[in-house]
Amino acid sequence: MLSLPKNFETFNEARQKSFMALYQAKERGKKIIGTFCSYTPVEIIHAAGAIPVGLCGKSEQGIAEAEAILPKTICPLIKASYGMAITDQCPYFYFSDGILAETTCDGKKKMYELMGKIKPVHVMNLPQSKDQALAIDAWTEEVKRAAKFLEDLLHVSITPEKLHDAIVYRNRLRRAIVDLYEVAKIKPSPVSGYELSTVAESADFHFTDDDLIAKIEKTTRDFKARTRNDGANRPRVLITGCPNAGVRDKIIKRLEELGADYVCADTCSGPRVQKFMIDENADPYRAIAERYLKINCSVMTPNEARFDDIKDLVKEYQVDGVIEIVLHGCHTFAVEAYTTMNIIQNELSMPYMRLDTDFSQSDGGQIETRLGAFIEMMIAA
Ligand code: BJ8
Repeated sequence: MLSLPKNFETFNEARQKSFMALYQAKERGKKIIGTFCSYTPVEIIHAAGAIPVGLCGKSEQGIAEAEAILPKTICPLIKASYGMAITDQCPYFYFSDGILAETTCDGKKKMYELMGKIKPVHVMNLPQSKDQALAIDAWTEEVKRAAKFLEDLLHVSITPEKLHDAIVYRNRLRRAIVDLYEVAKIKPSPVSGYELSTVAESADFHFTDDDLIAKIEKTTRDFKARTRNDGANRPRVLITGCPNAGVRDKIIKRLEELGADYVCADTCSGPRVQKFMIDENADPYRAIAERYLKINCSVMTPNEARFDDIKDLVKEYQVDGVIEIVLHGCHTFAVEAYTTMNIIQNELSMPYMRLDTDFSQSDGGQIETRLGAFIEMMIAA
């Protein structure tokens, strides 16, 4: 018999609804596997008959509780993710049967050690460099080892047929999401980037919806059919850097309210990660490993291909300026920001602004002032 968290009655209506939806899915026998990173090969989770759910913390909730255990100086995404887990506030974590994680940045991989005391956590050893000798061999073995973890945990067998079906499904889903993002290539974009990215990112949570792909395709058609009269003079912005889900309202929403269009993200929330497909005709484990190792994240060294991605996206989405978001405590993106700045300002001669921030609202006024000045700079450029 499943139980709800002890503090369930104190949750607001929306949160209670999320808990109940997942409760019912679990009652029907669904298994849930939590994930925290774009490197997680979700195909093996589908092939194990389970549902992958992204668990990254996206608000201040849980941070105070996490800071009683984790260092205050660690990145807010890690603190929020751990805080939501230990306070039972996240239905997705609460009902997860296990967690599939990776050795990305130091803070995350050490946090997983503590999380492993609450739930079964399997940490995949992600190579630090995709160019290193045998990186692809090692990562293929890690994908197989993770599949074994899921088989043992869920008492299932991951057959080649199930794996193939999962690869085909996720490729279709990715294509649908990339097509959705590409609506913003139209100039002026017929839809606000905030609205578009909200739809794209919510796909992660509509996991029990069999019609998800068809719904995304319909939304893409609807967005393309829209017309907009106010977009002609609005500068078009690419956002890069750390995952931005926890600062979307403070930065992205405000940016658009102040007069610019957010058209593209070179982050894990954007086409940069979704565009890589899995070869459906190759050995499935090797093909999965190859696809995920193409992701250009700052936890890799070197990570030169990320800057090629940014240059391509700037061109494809006809961008007028780049904003880099660096979360406090994220050393890898903070160091790479120097290179991004040089490329955008010196090579592309385009306005660039770096915003160092966290999930609190305390710097909202300061950020708003800087966004306003940046918009003026883009208009004048
Ligand atoms: S593939 S971006 S989701 S690692 S947690 S690195 S912000 S200090 S999230 Fe990430 Fe995977 Fe890369 Fe994407 Fe920095 Fe914070 Fe670490 Fe972070």
